[in-house]
Amino acid sequence: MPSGDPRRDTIAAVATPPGRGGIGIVRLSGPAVPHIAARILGSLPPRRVAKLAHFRDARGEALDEGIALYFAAPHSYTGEDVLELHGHGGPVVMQMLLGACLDAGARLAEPGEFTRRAFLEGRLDLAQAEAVADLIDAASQEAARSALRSLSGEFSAAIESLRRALVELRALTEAQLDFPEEELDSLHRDDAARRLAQVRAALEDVLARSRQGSLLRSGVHAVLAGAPNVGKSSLLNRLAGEERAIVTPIPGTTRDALREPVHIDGVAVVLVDTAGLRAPADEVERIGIARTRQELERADVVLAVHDATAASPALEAIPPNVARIDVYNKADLRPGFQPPPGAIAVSAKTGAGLAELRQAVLRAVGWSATGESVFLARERHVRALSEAAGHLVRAAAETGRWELFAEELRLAHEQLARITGAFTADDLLGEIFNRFCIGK
Ligand SMILES: Nc1nc2c(ncn2[C@@H]2O[C@H](COP(=O)(O)OP(=O)(O)OP(=O)(O)O)[C@@H](O)[C@H]2O)c(=O)[nH]1
Ligand SMILES: [Mg+2]
Repeated sequence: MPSGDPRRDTIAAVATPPGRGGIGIVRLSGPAVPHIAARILGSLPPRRVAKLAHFRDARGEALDEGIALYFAAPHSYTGEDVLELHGHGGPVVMQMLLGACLDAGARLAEPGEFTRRAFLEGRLDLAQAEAVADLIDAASQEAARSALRSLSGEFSAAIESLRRALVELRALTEAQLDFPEEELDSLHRDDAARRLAQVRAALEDVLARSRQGSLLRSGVHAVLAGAPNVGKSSLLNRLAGEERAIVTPIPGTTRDALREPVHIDGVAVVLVDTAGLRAPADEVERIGIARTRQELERADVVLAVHDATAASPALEAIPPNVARIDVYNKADLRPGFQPPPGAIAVSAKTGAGLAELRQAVLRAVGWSATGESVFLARERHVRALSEAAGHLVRAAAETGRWELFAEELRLAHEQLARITGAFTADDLLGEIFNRFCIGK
């Protein structure tokens, strides 16, 4: 029965995706697992052994036959008693099986509740729990590999080592606070400055790797924009390797924004083709151009496409603050054409210049294939790291004024603690776990 403390309830959910499949899994976690197992299976299976069993409802009627797997607390995903019932993966069977678990005393799990329990039981820290969702949602192989690194604790270990360095420096500094200014050993001052510089460098390294990972996670939004007929749709087709967008010699062909996911060096990029920018000829085109403007507002990088054989309009619709690459298309029609400095000449027809364009897209959004492992960080991680870096900059300006120095270190330390969840408000936890699916 659900108890007063939501953490002590036993929760149940279908853990496999909805629909039909060879196998479907109902997962349970909580103290009532032995009791529920007795009701559904007749007895609690031995620990960590796949056991063939009949699954029965409250009246003892067989629902399905499958494998039962029992993980005893604390050696389970959540740290609690966990039971997995592997049945046949049809929606009706799964619902009946889930219903039997609820009848036997479990309650329906909330989104992310299994992983939330794993966090609360100390099985995972917050960054690792987030990596579970990121691994499941990974949109590219590179993203999946990085998520797995975070899940196995590589990112958390990097944060932990920064935290340890800060703690040492704080301890050193707190000791200084007891001495009057004039007695301060200048050796101590130099030592503090040197250590601070080391922590700052290490933090900058983690921050750079996290910024890269944050791109991997969210994907890059690359918008093709320009006057009508310059070849935006042709470029999208060429970059996608498929005839996705309609191409005609008639200016104003594309009316609606079209998205096409591609990968560049393992990075997920969403290419967006848009209606050509000009004074609209009719209502449909007016709406299309309004959509182009919306896409431009959201772009990580804009490919401003020009026709190498014609004079280019100014393209005022492109916001000045977004990364922009000027692309001169139809270079095949102008042999020997030299684009303006910084711009790229391409031909959607022959494919010339496209390799250079792909690399320019990655560069424009700050991706550098350093070969060093990146952290699949979330926006909130990058923000906390940047805040921490800011405090260390201010600390560096305060060496000698030890109270202020120590305070900046404390604030930096607090920011790092937010990442792994050692210092996290409840509403943030809610925000993070509610984005999970039920059953995770
Ligand atoms: N020779 C040559 N022709 C091209 C190239 N790229 C596009 N074209 C031609 O230019 C015309 C317009 O191409 P689109 O891709 O429809 O141009 P667009 O910018 O999408 O045009 P709108 O959708 O009207 O804004 C078509 O006839 C294409 O075949 C190129 O690289 N070389
Ligand atoms: Mg078009």
